[in-house]
Amino acid sequence: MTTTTRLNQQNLTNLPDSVERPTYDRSGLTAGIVHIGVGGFHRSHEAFYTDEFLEKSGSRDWGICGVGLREGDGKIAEVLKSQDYLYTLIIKHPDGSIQTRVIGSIIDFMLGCDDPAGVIARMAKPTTKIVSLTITEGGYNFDPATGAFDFRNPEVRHDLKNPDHPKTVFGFLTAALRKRRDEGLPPFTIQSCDNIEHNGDMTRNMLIAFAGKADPELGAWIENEVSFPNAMVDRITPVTTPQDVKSLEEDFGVKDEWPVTCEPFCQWVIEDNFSDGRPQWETVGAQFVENVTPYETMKLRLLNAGHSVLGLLGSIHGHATINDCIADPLFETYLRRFMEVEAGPVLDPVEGIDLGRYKASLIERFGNPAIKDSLARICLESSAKIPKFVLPTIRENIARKGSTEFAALVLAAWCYYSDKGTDRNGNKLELVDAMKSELHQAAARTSKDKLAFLKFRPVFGDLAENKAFAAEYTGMVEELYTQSDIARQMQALLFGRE
Ligand code: CS2
Repeated sequence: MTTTTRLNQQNLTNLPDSVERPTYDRSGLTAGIVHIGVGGFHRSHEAFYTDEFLEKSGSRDWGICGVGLREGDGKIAEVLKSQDYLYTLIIKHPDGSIQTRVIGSIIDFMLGCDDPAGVIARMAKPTTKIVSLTITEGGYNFDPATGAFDFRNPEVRHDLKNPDHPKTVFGFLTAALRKRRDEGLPPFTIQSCDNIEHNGDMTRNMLIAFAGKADPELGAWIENEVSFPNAMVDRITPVTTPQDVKSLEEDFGVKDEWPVTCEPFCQWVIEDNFSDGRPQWETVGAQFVENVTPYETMKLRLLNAGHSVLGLLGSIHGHATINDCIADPLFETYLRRFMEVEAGPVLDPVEGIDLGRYKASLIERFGNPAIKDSLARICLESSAKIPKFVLPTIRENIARKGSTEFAALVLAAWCYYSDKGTDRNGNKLELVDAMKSELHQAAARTSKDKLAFLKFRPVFGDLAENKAFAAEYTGMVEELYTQSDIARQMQALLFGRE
């Protein structure tokens, strides 16, 4: 029987040999990075790269202080604290082998909702050089119809009135930057790690809008002084399951309350635009480039869009995971065709990347049977994802008279999902989305007006006004609502009607 070791700093040396662990001295590290949004993705990606960097370089300056802004972050705060901020990354290879590494780069954690002044002070400390963010695609607070900062958000209104007790990320960044400016310190770099095209520019535009309203002079200072590098981030990171926790304990002897699982693949392409220094992440596999846009677009429109294609179609068909979809030849072929016929043709070439090979590698990564990435995770917050992942491909194909039908069926499936909330076998599908009720209401009008869902402007803009696309979509919704058989419709698109 394997003996079990509770994960913490003191026990690091007692872990079984099969578990890799940090050998650098964590005790005197300085948190040069404050990171807001310590979910699975941050822990499998930036914290992973930073851990490798600390291991390799011996640097003392680039530890990470995690920050959660909401009450809901209390659990991760507690778990990390009880484990001296250590956690295990469980890397699952397609052949079934598993690599485990304890990550040591996070050295502290603070809760903004409990101690706003403390978090602001931490961000304003001269040793903080970078504030990085994973606040999800939906966290940027822009009005989807206009792209402008949404001042109607009650939390934003709260932050404008209470600059010292903010709730939103924009309130915290503004308060900390004000403090630095007033103290004559250089600003930190703000580094977005979310799946949004031009994520740095987006963060910049939103923050300048907010800060400029709160204090126009400060807004101008931020505009002139702060760097917001754009980046493409990539590593598939499913939700940790109780089984993952159990297997780590049983098979590796590590008792970790909240490990993270991920695939072996990992990519980070960053614009080298940091105002106050940065870790040399390029020594551990990150890539620094002048212009990240082609990489971002490729990833969002092939990988993330590919996930959404499988997620929405697969959910109403009754599949549970991305690898279940890839194991089903109909879904695999459909994804390949979507990439070949619709997403691929509207992408610019990417220097140093063979797009054919990139697409093939996605099928392989999605097919990794060990990952079991749930379609429920993929379908979370689709209203923030589809406009970034899928709609640009549709719009560009409309403009150049290209094919749109593979993507149109995905929108029809999303309508069905939002309306019925069940798969074809009647099993419940949860709609988890900030726009849940609006999506449901729009979709529920489909029986009266086949275009009702597509007319929902906050998500689709004016897409329903394009006659040809509207007709294509209407035909698909009609058939889906009468037959509830998405597989048959996918088959028809791929091979024609029999
Ligand atoms: C996924 C992403 O949320 C989603 O819909 O497509 O989380 C994806 O797994 C990551 O971006 C991979 O890098």
